[in-house]
Amino acid sequence: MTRLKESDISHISSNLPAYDRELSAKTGKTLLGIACHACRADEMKIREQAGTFSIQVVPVTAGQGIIGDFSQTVAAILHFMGFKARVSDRPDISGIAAAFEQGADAVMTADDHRFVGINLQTRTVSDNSRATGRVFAGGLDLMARGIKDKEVLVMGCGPVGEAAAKTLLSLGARVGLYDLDPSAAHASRQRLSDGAGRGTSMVEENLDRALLGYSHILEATPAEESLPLESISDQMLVAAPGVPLGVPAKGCEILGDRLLHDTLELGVAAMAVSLLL
Ligand code: PYL
Repeated sequence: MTRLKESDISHISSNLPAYDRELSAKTGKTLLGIACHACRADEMKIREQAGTFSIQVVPVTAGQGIIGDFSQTVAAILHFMGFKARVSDRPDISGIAAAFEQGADAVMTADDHRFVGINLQTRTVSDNSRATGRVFAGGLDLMARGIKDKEVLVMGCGPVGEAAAKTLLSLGARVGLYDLDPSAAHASRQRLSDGAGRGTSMVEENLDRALLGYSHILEATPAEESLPLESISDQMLVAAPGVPLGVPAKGCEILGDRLLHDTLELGVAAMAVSLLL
């Protein structure tokens, strides 16, 4: 998992209204709407519940320590969606304890290994990697006006890519799995085929050849420019949860509204919605 830098997220809080408009233009839905679509939740009900649902965001100093603006940005995203959100006064265990003592409904907190939301009543745990894969798959479904029976190439078979593949299969897409390490793609395929009720995926071992055959891409790698410029076509739709963005600048220009990418917003939104389910 790539560790975010402050520069990856410092723009988010002040840009949320504009980003919401951008998402509506690309997918037909807002940040909350996409998260509800991905979580198969009723948007009106979620909006109503969010207003009385308090989430305490707790910074964690362990490991590589606090990322500047991370907790404040998470709280800003939650507040923008209508949740009662605040950053705890103290980090770590003191912040977790205070959340319970102050009767918070949930906490959101991240160390160097996991970023999770925990519903303190139901004990539901929402994991950022799974939520991010799921919500970007949902966003691609919306951009494609229905991904069912379409072929999607998932680039990067880590936790985010595999969660995206699982969601895409459940939406009826045909999924190709690519990873720099072919054994990782094969292992993902095996885990995905073990799950009941989902379609079959296939492993693509040669990226250049694979990119000739797919016009729907789910880019979930930690590499820059993982999607070669020459492979980007006028029909291509790209959902890119990978950080840093795997699409070269010229490719972003070509794709325009056919590219969905952010570093935190959609994943946090899906985590929050899933805490209410
Ligand atoms: C959650 C992000 C998404 C991509 N990489 C993940 C990451 O950067 N994880 C580390 C988060 C550390 C947060 C720090 C703090 O400020 O509380 N412990």
